[in-house]
Amino acid sequence: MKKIATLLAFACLSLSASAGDKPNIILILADDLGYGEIGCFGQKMIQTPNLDRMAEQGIRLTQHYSGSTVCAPSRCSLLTGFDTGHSKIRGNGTHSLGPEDITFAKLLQDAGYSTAVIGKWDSGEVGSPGEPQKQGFDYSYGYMHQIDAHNFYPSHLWRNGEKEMLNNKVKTSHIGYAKGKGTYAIERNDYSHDLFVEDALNWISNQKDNPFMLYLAVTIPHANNEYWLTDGEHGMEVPDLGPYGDEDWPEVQKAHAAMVTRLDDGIGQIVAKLEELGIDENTLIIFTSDNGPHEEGGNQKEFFDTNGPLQGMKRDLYEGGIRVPFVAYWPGTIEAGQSSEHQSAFWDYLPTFCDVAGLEIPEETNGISFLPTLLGQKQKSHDYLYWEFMEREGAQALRWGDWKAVRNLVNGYGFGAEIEIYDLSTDIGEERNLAYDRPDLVAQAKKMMKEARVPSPLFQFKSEHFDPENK
Ligand SMILES: [Ca+2]
Ligand SMILES: [Ca+2]
Repeated sequence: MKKIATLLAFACLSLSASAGDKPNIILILADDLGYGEIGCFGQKMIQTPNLDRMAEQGIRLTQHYSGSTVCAPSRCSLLTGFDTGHSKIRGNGTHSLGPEDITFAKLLQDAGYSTAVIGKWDSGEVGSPGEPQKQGFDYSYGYMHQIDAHNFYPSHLWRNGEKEMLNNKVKTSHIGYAKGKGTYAIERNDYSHDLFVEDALNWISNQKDNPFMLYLAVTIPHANNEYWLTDGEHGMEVPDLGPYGDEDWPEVQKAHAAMVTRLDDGIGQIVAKLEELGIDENTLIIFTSDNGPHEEGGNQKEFFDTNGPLQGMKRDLYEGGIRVPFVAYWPGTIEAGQSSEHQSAFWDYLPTFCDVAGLEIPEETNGISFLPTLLGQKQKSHDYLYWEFMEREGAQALRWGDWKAVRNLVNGYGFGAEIEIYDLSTDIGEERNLAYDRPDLVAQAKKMMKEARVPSPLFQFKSEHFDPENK
């Protein structure tokens, strides 16, 4: 790691001349938005003109991966720079970052940045060591727990650890996996996404003295299953159907499309605000998603082909669950109209943001800064990318070069479960398992999967307690 840090420190020196001193950073994270869900990644039916323009004037990374295939572990990887073989939070639930965790927000705050998280936090509740104020954020506004974030018309949100009531009336759902906790509205006035965009615009306008970092973790296009399962026709909650009201589509799909277009519109407002303030050329904006598309709330992923050419969706470790769209926009610094196949993942954000701010990158990280790729410079590659996921049957996955390995059924069969091998250069849809023809690759993947993880005190595969291969 030391060598990487030195190389990157050198890259920083050459960067500082071109990128200015401590540029602002805005990271916009969508929730359950698939690889094929926005125009610049092949979507034909849902309109995303602002993101498409940002891609035309910026760069797309076409082999960018989320930290995990569900919310909480993905966000932990994002904030702390570790893959799910090393991260603290490897699954959903009520888990919290701790005082020992280093987030990119802590590093940027120490370096003089103003820092904010607006939207869905999902990394520790109010009063826990994981709350935003204890993890490097000066300012926070939004949902603290992921289950609360299912409801787009919640009874309240949290501002800097204080509960703030909204003008909605809610009921608790008594069915579904979030029963007893998840809510849905019976009177709807305040749409949380609109509040987040408004709050982001205000917060940005007030940043006059310091460089700033805004982590805008929106909840579009996640579903509200609680609403769908109780009162609602579907769970894709949105105030109006935007340009899709007259389409001959199922209501749920009209609403889904309207959510994504509304998100795109908010992003357009943020870009316009930066231009109005005259800071657009000193601000890096990155847009991505926390995991693959869903089929929740009555939504069908095939209707809009939200996973594009990929296999699977949310909760899979096939590409559809973890490969996500990525657009970076930084006028005057990122050259227009680029696309890169550099293989990057959520654990790269911490080093990347250090790199952008000219800070030393911590030695303890699985990440590699992808700033050189954004700037058209020579980029260091990962030896491999690794994921593990304990829910359902339990799975592990590896990406190295053109190869992809997936090991399903780990909860039942342990680390001896069969490994599938795909050549993504000719089979991006992971349809032809090459494991029987390439035992050499299976053996290689097996070895790497073993070295790519350390056991977690909080998250174990069901097999971990008895599997001899784990010793
Ligand atoms: Ca998600
Ligand atoms: Ca597809």
